Amino acid sequence: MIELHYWPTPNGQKVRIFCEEVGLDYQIVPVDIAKGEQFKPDFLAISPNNRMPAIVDTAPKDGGAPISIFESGAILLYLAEKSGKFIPTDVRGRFDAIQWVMWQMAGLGPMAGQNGHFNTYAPEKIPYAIERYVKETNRLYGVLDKRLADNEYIIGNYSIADMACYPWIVPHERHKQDINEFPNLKRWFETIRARPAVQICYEKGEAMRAGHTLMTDEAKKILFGQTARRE
Ligand SMILES: N[C@@H](CCC(=O)N[C@@H](CS)C(=O)NCC(=O)O)C(=O)O
Repeated sequence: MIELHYWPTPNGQKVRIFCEEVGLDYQIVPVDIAKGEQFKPDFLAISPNNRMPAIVDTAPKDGGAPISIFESGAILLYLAEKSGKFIPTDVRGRFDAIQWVMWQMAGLGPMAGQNGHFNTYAPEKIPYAIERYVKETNRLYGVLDKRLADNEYIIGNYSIADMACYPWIVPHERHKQDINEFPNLKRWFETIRARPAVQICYEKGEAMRAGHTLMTDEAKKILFGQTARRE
């Protein structure tokens, strides 16, 4: 069984999409990050960076003790390898998937994340920061659009690369991007949005979020005031 320590944010959704697509036996363990649950000692023991998602595989392939993993890209790779699904087995296909997952983890995710921060949450509107991240998000959309011109999905077939990227395109309006400028990306986005597993994740995510106000002043203090030493 896979314990998925999760909250319905883009990084959380990536892993849940995988679990739903494969029909894995998984159990959600909520980590309400606005309440600071990511700092609970039990969670830090499996995710020392105090970020979700994280997983615990209680029945790893080697038959040994449970394995815990943090970082959504590493989790996708682990689950894909374990299930033999959504990652090619040949060296070229496999590294094609890996390089696009890395691209998402190091580029699209962090840049779109800062875009969201400076557009939506920053207490002051800093034009330089907003412009910098809106432009960089736009550039990255262009990279994906180009890739999707000749490929139905990012590496040809539907894979963990698509699952990593899709949740970061969902907030395109909030990130000040006009998806109509990117016809291949738009086609891909709509195809993935229509997948039953993806729809289930977003429906369940909405239901989980209902009644939780993510961005109270207290939540902002928890999420955006972190230093090496927790007050
Ligand atoms: N690179 C990490 C990023 C994870 C991440 O930033 N998670 C956010 C929510 S999307 C979080 O847990 N934030 C809690 C906090 O900032 O304390 C991954 O892809 O797993």
